Amino acid sequence: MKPDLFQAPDYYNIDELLTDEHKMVRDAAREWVKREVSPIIEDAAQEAKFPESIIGGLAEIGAFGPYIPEEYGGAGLDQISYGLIMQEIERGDSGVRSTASVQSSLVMYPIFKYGTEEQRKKYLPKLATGEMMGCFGLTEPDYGSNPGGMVTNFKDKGDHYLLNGAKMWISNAPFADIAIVWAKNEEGRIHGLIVERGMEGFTTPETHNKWSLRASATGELIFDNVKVPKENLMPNKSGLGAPLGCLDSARYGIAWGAIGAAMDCYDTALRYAKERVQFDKPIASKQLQQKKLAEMITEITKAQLMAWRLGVMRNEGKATSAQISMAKRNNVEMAIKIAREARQILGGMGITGEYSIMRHMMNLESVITYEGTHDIHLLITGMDITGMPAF
Ligand code: TGC
Ligand code: FAD
Repeated sequence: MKPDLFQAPDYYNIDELLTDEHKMVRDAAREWVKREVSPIIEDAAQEAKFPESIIGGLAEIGAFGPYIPEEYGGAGLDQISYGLIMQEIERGDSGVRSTASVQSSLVMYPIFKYGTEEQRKKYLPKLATGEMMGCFGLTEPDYGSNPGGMVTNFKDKGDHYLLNGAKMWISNAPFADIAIVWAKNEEGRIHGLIVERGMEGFTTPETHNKWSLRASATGELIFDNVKVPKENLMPNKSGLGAPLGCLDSARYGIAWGAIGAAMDCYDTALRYAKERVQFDKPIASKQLQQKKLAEMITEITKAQLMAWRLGVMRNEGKATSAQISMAKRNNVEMAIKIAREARQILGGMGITGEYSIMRHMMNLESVITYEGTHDIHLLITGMDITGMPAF
């Protein structure tokens, strides 16, 4: 792969909207991605292996629990810093950002919000350092967009719960030490349980043959009469709103992350277009290529402003789930369109692993599907503005 010459576009001086702390956190993550992710990520994706060697570095830049209070090992940062970290990591690779999103928003967040003080103390500090890794099991083979229909269930056996069922498409599952599992009790009410690797009857087979998110490990969670101690149930919230509350946080991070992937594609295409000569002139001098590049920077700028404003509202506790859905949907679609256009600017070179664009493009096919599909987020906006659910 070519050396990482990335220069972040900031057409509207959005840096002026950021605090010194935001910029410091962002720049540290940017430097780390350049140093530790860019040199290895293409091989990891080609070999379809999650590069476990970067877990310590992710922890050091604050990617595990950026907004979790410091007393539990988190970085105690605000929502904009969290977003900027996700942006920089996804500039490197969406799969690496996935690992950080899951650990922070889908594992640490529910333990922090819905767990007991004992659970917080037991798990959060180790999750923050990466000593312990987690995954989040909501999706099932027959219940993807409609997780409320889940059939995974647990029964009260007096001194423990007995868990049965299966989850699929679970990021981090093959190597996770713990799984946050959403399952129904005997009354059909959804609860979150912390399931630990090593519990008898719990297995995590890896999902192979992915053309997308290849540097992220995906797997299933199988529960065959797993005895879960009663103290592993998170007591402070139940119902579908509990897992969906975690998704709000993860979807917000993706709204920023997708900007990173788009910035990398734009920056690569701009540099290539200035250097590549055809018909005796750089292709950047041709109107057709300028149209593509001009539209890309316009869309990136709009997405940056949307993410920043959403971050301000999140910091104030005012952002709604529907506002988060709009940003996730808009920014991921923006990124995937930019990846496709950028790929064309590179001509044949665009399909090779010498450049990051094709990898981003393939990754974004997962990003536009997980955490709620493109269609589901549109329907969430539709419901919000009409008051009529059309799912
Ligand atoms: P509905 O009846 O609308 O709602 C049920 C309850 O949930 C509440 N609620 C929310 N609460 C918090 N945050 C949200 N975003 C919420 N959305 C809804 C709602 O108020 C209600 O509460 P209550 O107290 O009245 O019971 O539920 P529904 O069954 O009609 O479904 C609504 C729908 C379609 C929006 C929802 O099911 C949905 O979002 N589906 C998409 C599923 C999804 O996003 N799955 C993601 C799986 S995890 C993943 O993909 C991780 S990838 C990680 C990575 O690698 O980065
Ligand atoms: P389906 O729900 O079957 O949807 C198929 C198609 O139908 C989509 O186009 C969808 O938009 C459309 N559709 C569905 N319902 C409607 C409707 N009402 N109206 C109109 N169209 C509709 N899940 C986890 O729990 N944890 C994870 O860590 C995780 N990681 C993932 C990693 C990867 C790489 C991938 C690909 C997925 C991951 N997922 C995870 C699962 C992901 O959240 C689901 O794939 C997603 O929610 C969609 O579910 P589905 O694939 O079953 O598609």
